[in-house]
Amino acid sequence: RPIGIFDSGVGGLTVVKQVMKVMPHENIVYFGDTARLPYGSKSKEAVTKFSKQNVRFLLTKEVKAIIVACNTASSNSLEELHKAFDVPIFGVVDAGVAEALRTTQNKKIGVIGTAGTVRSRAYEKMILRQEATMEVFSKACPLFVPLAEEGWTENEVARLTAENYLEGLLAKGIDSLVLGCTHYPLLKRCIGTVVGENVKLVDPAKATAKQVKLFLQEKGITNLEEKTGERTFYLSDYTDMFYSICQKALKQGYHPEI
Ligand code: DGN
Repeated sequence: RPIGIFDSGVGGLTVVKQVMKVMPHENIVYFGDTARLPYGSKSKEAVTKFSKQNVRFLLTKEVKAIIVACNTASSNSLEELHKAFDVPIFGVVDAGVAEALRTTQNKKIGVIGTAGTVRSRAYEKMILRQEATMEVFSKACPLFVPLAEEGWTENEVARLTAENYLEGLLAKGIDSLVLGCTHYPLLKRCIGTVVGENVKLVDPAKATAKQVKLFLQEKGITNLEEKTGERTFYLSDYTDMFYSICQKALKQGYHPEI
């Protein structure tokens, strides 16, 4: 049985990338809710309603576990999803927090994400619950999403946008920065240049993929077949950018079913 992964659109492909890397033999069913994106600017209620529908869709594909490959939905809706469904569901925030705590040395962590993620304060609350002496500085960077979707990830506009968004966080002296939106790893090089090498970038997707792998192993439900897993992509509406982001994130094009 496959692993189900959903996102508001195409950002979750950066999570698919990490899952493919860590668990190459697992089958994956991806759902991108392109008809209703962005989730980043929507209310908790709307994001939770959409997320439940996305889980129901993935359950029709008989998935054995689900990854919420969207920080906005993970931050706002994960608890509700756990209450509503029996299937194991993983968000990206838990693993991202654990990775940030491992990474920081000066206990000053920056978090960037959509308006919805920052408003939920999910990262901040979870970091402080685990380690009260941490300082967390958050900043919503909504323009990074259309830049990533347009493929403007390394040009002057991307650099200036990153400088504008990040200068306040840098002034706080952070030494780690959580990429708290699944689109942001697409801008990793640009963000990395702007923050400089003294600030380590934390991609929650990597830690999430490892967490899910461990879970499947512990439950004894990993795919034992030796061949590369099958990947199926569903979108709720057609979008051109699926192909370009697929190429960029996964180094190959896939044909989505609409
Ligand atoms: N990629 C989604 C996230 O991680 O929050 C947000 C994208 C969007 O809906 N704006």
